[in-house]
Amino acid sequence: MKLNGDTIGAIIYPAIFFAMIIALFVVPAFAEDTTIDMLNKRDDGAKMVYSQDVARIDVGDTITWLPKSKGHNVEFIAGPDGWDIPKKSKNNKEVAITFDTPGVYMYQCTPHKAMGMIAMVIVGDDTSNLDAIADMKWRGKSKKKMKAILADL
Ligand SMILES: [Cu+2]
Repeated sequence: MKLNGDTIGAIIYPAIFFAMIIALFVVPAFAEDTTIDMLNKRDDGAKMVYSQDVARIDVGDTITWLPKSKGHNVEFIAGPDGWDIPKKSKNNKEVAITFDTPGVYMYQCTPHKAMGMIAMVIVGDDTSNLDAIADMKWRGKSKKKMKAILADL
């Protein structure tokens, strides 16, 4: 068979089209997005909190933090070995982080850490560094909050 431009187009364009359709369905199945709100008050009455105390996600997932109330940020303070802690986010700014390393992560709101505004991320069900995180120095209300988080796991 002799391939002219039309024949090649008739093969290539449908192939590209189907590849794009497949990509639309396949990609979201592997990487999911979670959103966490930064709040002055949560539905359960807790003040100066993130909407989730513990977020369980898969490796490769992205969490986006939304500044639903003013005056908060996201500052990571612990994670698994080999993970570079990102710079703390600016107050009142949305921030997104993708987690490619399994393990337990802790973050806090810089202005409200003493008020217990801390939260945990568990990636890929890997809790091998949980003891190291539990043994960190937790101050003020964060100490109590950390105890509650660990008791709920
Ligand atoms: Cu805060």
